Amino acid sequence: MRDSQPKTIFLKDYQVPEFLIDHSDLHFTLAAEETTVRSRLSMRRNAESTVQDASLVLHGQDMRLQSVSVDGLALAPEAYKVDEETLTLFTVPDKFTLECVTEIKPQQNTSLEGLYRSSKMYCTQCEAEGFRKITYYLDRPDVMSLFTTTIVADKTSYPVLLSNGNNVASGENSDGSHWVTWEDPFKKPAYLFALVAGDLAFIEDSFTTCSGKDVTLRIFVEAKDLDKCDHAMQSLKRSMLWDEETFGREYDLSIFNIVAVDDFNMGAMENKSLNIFNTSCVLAKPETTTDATFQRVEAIVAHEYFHNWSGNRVTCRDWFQLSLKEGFTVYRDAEFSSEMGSRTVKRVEDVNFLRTVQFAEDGGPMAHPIRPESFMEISNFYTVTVYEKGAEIVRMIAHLLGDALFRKGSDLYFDRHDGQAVTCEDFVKAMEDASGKDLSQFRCWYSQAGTPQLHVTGEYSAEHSRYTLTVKQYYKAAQQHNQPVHIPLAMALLGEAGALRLQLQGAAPNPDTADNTELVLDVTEAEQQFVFENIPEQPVPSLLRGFSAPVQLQFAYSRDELMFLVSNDSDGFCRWDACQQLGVLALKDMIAAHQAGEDMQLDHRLITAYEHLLTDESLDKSMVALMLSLPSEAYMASIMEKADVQAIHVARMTARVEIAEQLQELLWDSYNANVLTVAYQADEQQIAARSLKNTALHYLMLLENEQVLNLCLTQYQQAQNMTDSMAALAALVNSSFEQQKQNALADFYQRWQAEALVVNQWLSVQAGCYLAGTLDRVQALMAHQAFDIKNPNKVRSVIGAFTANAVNFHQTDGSGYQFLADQIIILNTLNPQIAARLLGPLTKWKQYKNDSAALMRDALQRIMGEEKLSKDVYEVVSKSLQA
Ligand code: B3K
Ligand code: ZN
Repeated sequence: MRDSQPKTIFLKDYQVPEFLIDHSDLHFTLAAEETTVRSRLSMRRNAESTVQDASLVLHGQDMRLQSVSVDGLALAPEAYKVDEETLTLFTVPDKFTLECVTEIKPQQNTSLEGLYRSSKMYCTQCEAEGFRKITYYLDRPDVMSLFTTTIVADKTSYPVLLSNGNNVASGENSDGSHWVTWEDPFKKPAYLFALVAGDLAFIEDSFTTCSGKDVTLRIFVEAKDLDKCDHAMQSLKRSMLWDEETFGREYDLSIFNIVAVDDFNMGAMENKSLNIFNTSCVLAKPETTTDATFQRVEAIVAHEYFHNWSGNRVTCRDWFQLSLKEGFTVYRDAEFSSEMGSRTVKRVEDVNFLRTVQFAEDGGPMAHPIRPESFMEISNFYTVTVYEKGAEIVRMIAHLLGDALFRKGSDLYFDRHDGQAVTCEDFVKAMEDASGKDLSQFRCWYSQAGTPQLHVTGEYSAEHSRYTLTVKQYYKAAQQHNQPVHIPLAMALLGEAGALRLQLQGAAPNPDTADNTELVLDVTEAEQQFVFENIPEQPVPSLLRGFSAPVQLQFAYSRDELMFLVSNDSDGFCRWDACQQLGVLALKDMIAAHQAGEDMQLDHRLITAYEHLLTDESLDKSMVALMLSLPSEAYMASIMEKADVQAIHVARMTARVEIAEQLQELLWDSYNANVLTVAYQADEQQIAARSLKNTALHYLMLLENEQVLNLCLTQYQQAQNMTDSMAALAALVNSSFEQQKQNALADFYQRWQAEALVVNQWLSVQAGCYLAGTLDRVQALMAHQAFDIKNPNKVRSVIGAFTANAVNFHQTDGSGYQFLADQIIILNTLNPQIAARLLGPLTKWKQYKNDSAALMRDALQRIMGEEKLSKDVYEVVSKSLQA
C-alpha cells in the first residue's frame, strides 16, 4: 500500500548484484500467533560489481526484525536502518555471515505472496518478489544460493513439513513439536524457495530416468482429495518421459513433490522439487472434473515440471527476462499437449486464445514487448504477451531452424548456461550458434510491442502462368514506428484438384521428389513480392498455415473462396480459420443490420458450410465442434473499430438460433451419434465425441421446445461425468425454462456443496449467464455461503466470469463497471495481484463505442481516486487512464 507514486524500474538500469549469497540456512518456527524466521546467510561482495564499498541493502517487507548480527556480533541500532521495503547495513566486510531473526504473521497474509495460510496449512508463493515477505534477503533472480531449511511445527496439526531438495534430518521435541531439515543441492534464486506444513495425505509413484535413477513422486493433498490425484500423477510421468525424449532433459533429484492448496493466485508454481499447485489445476476425477480441466491439469503439471530445466536449472537474470522461462516453457508444454492429443485441435485452441486475448492486450494501454523495458510491479507482467506470445516467438525459432537444429540449439542453451541466471539474448545466441542462422532481425520480436499487420494480395497471370503474392507488414498507430520483423509465412496455393507445386522465382528449383506444395516465405521487409512460376490455374492461397507467426493476416478472400478453403485446405488450422472468417463476415453483416434497425439475415453459406461439417464423417469430431462455434463475442469486439457489445450479442444469438433451426435434424443426429455408453476416459476420442455432442445440445436448446428440454434434463440427470453434467446445466441456465433451471441449480448445489471446485463451476455458470438479471444474481452469489472474497478461485468464478460475460458486464447503464470497481477497491487491500488482474476488461475502454467507453473510464477514475492504491492496481489504472 502506498500514498506516493510507485517507482518505475527500467531494464536499461540493470546492474549486477553488489553482494552474493553462497548459502542460505533458514529456520522456521511456525506458531499460531507468530512465525519466527531465523536466517543465516553466507555472503560476500560480488567481484563482478563495479561498486566494491557499497552498503548492504536487503529486501524485506511486512515483518518485524528482532535481531541482526554480522559474524556473530549483534549490530547496534545505529549500524543499520529499516524502512518499509529494505534493511540497510551501512558497513559490512567483504565476506561475512549475516544472521537475522524476524517475525511474520502468515495467518494475516491475504496477499497470498510470501508465507501464508491456506485452509489449515502453511504454504509459500515467492515468485516474483514474495520471498522478501519471509525474511530480509537479496530477492532477485540473479542471486543464487544453496538453501538448507529447517521447519519446526506442532506435530499433530502439521505432521507433514516440506521444503526443497532432500529430507536430511528430522526429530521430535518434548513440547509436542517436531522438525525436519531439507537441503537443496542445487543453487537457486529465492523465488524458487518453498515451504509447506500441514496435515496432508499423499499418493506415491516412481519414475526411472533415462540413466536409471529412481525418482519418488508424491502428490500431497487433503485426505478428502486423495481420489483425485491419479490423473496428475500419470501426467507427471508422461511429462518426465517426454522431456527426456524430446529435449534430452533428465530429472536431477531423487524426489519430486506436488502439493495442492486451495488459496492460490495463479495456477501453479515450479519451486525446485516442491511444486505448489492451485487445487483447481491438479485435482481431477470424472465425476467432478470436466474434460477441459482434465486437459488443463495435464498441461500445467507438464509446464511446471518442464520448468525444472527451463527456469530452474537455467533461470532468469532479472524479471524483464521472464519470457525466457515462460515463453519457452509454454512452447514446451504446448508441444507436449499436441503429442498427447490432437495437434490441430491444440493449435486452434491456442491461436484462438492468443488472437482474442493477446492481440487485445497488444492493442491496449498495457501493451508491452515480450521482454518489457520497464515496470512498476512485476506481478502485472505475468501476461498473455510474456507467456503466449513469448511461446509463439520460440515456435517461430523452432520453425525457422527445423527440428534437428532447434534441438541442437536448446541442448547448447542448457549446457552452456546450466546453473546460471541468463537473458533472452543468451537464448537467441545459443540458437544462432548451434544453427549458423542469422537471427539479427528476428530479435525485434523481443523488443517491440504490438501485433504486426500482414496485408497480403494475390494476382494471377494466366498468360504467364504466374501467381504473385504481395506482402506488406506494418503496425497499428500506437506502434507505427516499429521496425519490420522477420515473419515466417507458411503457405500453399490450392487448385481445383489440390495443392499446386510451388516454384518460387529466384529460388533453386525444388527436386521433383520433394513435397514442394508448402513453402515458408521469409517476410523481412515492409513490402515484398513473391512470384510463383508454372501455376496452371488461378489458385486460392492458403496463408499463415499452422499460424506460422503471431500476426494479424488480412487477405480479401471472397466468401466463396472461404467456403472452398473450409472444405479443401489440407492445413487444419487454415480450414478452421476460413470457417471463422466466414462467421466474422456473416456476423458483421448482421451487426450492421441491427445497428441500422433492419432485419438481420444470416449468410446462407454458413449454414451450407456447417451442414457439410455435420455430415462429413471423415472429419475429426473435435474440429467439427470447434468449426461449428461462431467467432466469440470477445473476438468480434476485438476486431471492431468501436465495439458495440449489445449489437454483437444480439447478432450472434440470432445467428445461433437460425443455425439451430435450419440444422436441427443434423444436430439431433450428431447428438445421438455421439452419446457414449462406455466408461469415462479423458482421451482424445471421447473428449471429441462429448465436445461435438454438447455443441449440438447447446444449439438445440436454443429451439426451446419440450423435446429438447427433455433431452437436456435427461442428460443432466443421467450424466456420469462432470463434462456432460455441466454442459446440460449451462444450457438450462441460459434458457428460459425458469423452473427447471432453478431445480437443477438447487439440485447441483445440494449434491456438490462439499466439493469446492465443483461449487466454483456452479458459481461461474451462473455468473456467465447471458440473460438479463445476471448482475443481481452475481450480487446474491457473493452473499452466498459458497463465496469467499479471499479465495482467488471463487473471485475468478464469480467476478471474473461476470466480467467475461460481455453483454451483462457492458450493461448500458454502466452498473457492471461500477460493480467491478467496487470489488477492485476491496481486493486492492486484500489481494493486490488479484485486484490488478481483474482490472483487465476495464483497461480496454478505448475499444468500445463512446458511451460505454466513457462509463468504463468513470469506473477507472473512481478507483484512481482511492487513497491507498497498491503498486499493482496503481500501475494498471494509471496506464489505462493515460492512454
Ligand atoms: N512461474 C509461476 C508464476 C508465478 C506468478 C507470480 N506472480 C507459474 C508458471 O508460470 O509456471
Ligand atoms: Zn511457467
